[in-house]
Amino acid sequence: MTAVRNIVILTGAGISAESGLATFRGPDGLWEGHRVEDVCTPEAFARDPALVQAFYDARRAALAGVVPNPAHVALARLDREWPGKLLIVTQNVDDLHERAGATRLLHMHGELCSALCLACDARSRWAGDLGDGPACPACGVAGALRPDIVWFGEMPYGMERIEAALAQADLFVSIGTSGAVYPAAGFVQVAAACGARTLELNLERSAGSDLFDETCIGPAGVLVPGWVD
Ligand code: BJW
Repeated sequence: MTAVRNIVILTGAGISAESGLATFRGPDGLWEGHRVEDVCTPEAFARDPALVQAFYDARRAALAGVVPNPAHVALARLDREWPGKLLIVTQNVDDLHERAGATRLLHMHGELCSALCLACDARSRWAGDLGDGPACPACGVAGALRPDIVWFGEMPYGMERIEAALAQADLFVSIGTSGAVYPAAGFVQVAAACGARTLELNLERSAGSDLFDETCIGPAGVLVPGWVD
């Protein structure tokens, strides 16, 4: 077997569950009573922007009350110490990876603490309540800021960088994601086709478990520090 030098790690909502943030598709999933696929769309935002803004205000409030757990901390340590290439691709919009200290990090589905300008596409730090339509710091247009979240039908961030990292990976590790959402759900096949070994760490078997060389079942807060060490 070839020695591992280059690692790509994909994380999903399950890695933040033990910090107290809800996952999307579990029994206590987000959007109480709504399927995330029905509400996390640009069309839903156009239909009822106040409802969508209120949902993200509540998510930001929840984020303020939680801290990184041992899984985030272990990945940040690996990021600091790994001499080869490493990229943590997170589907999560929380900031727990960076609060734990990770830097080789890409938020492919956007960030709760960021705003996106519909007028000029600039991304800026979320500046609080958008109810009265503050101006975009880049172009000055008022009332054009929306949550910087990748909704269904929109192109995730960083695809070129992700594909380049997958092409060079010797090891692909998927942590706490159901494998229900593309393109992230297809990364395991891309990595395997490029010759990487593939490992899944999850609380339960996921839709794509059979695609991995190995699956370990358990909570991320236990499995991830065990794997990193
Ligand atoms: C634990 C744990 C513990 C719990 N320890 N584990 C038909 C076929 C194929 C594709 C499509 C199709 N129809 C439409 C599409 C495309 C669509 C899609 O995938 N739809 C599916 C419904 C089929 N995708 C898109 O539209 C994407 N864009 C796109 O495809 O652009 C075109 C393109 C073309 C070519 C190349 C590239 C792109 C955009 C997807 C945007 C997803 N956005 C969301 C919402 C963000 C809003 C918000 O945060 O409010 O992102 S959806 C939601 O799901 C969120 C998540 O990032 C994403 C993934 O969820 P995740 O993280 O897996 O969470 P869960 O809850 O599903 O799973 C949690 C897991 O954790 C479980 O497995 C638990 O077991 C585990 N767990 N506790 C370890 N303690």
